[in-house]
Amino acid sequence: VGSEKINTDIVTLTRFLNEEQTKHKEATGDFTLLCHALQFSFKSIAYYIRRASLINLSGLAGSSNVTGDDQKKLDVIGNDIFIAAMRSSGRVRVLVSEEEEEAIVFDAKDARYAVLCDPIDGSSNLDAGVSVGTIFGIFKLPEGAKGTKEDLLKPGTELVSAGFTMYGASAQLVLTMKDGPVNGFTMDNALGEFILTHPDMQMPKHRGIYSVNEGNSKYWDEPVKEWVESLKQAEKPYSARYIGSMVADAYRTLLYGGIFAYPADKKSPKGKLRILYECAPMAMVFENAGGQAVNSKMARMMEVIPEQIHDRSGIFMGSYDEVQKVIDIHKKHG
Ligand code: AHM
Ligand code: MG
Repeated sequence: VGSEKINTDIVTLTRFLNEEQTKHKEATGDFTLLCHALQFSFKSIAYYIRRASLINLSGLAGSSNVTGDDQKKLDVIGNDIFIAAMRSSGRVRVLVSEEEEEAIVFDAKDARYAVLCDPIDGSSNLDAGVSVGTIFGIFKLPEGAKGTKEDLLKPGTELVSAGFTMYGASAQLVLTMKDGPVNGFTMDNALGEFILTHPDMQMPKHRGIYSVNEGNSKYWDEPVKEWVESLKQAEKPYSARYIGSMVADAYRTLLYGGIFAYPADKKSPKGKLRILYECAPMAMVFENAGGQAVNSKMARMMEVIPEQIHDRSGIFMGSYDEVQKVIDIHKKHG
């Protein structure tokens, strides 16, 4: 390999965050510190997932979380890692985790951020070694906020940052800020650093791939049935791709285009995925990458306000034109 081919000026996440901070004159550095803590939790979770089969971390922990899912040992570890990282950052006032019934208020009175997270999403896939991920969203709180429910029951439009890390063949971090571009980083295990590999991700405007659990089709509403049927009967029928890990399905959809859906249906009238730490952060990433995200009422996902911290919603997110097709079919049904 000629040395001229080696990039000796790589942008690590740390460098990226420092450069972002200097662009914002009013920045205090608190957000940067919070991101460092986030980054550490992603690295640790990635490490334990890679080693799970070797150190007896497969299988159930023998408990279930608030939303009734059986917890895997790694769900518990991922949650503990995340909480410890957020607490020790000193910058987080309140944390909502899928694995915790109540929001956790930290004893950091001056901290101005609320963090929403699903520490290990798609954990039913864990023992098979299939990709899972961490999803996160961040709200900035007003001065003196006590971390009450009112600080959390806000729409995605209030997020200052959101993203996810997919633990796959490599760990991939996708990060966006309010109205900002979407940037993708790849974990270099040897360096122990996330490297900016996908700057300013823009998703394809359309692509013939749909991602939905069709096993639920019996419970779907008419417009959803009609929509999926229209994709299958298209002149060039769509391909079906469904991993069953939202983060992995979302990452593929961001890169290749297409649509991911988990509609509300007769079995789950409010949908399955949670607004604060699954739907809203993903919607922010997809919109900032040029796509769309709506709920089952075809309202903009970013504007949906949860009534409870663990509230669920139906979701359709993906390439602009692919989501528009869903909206148009729903409109026709009135
Ligand atoms: P989890 O948070 O309990 O892991 O559930 C969320 C996951 C998503 O990652 C995925 O898109 C969906 O549930 C799959 O659900 P289903 O098995 O019903 O298709
Ligand atoms: Mg989840």
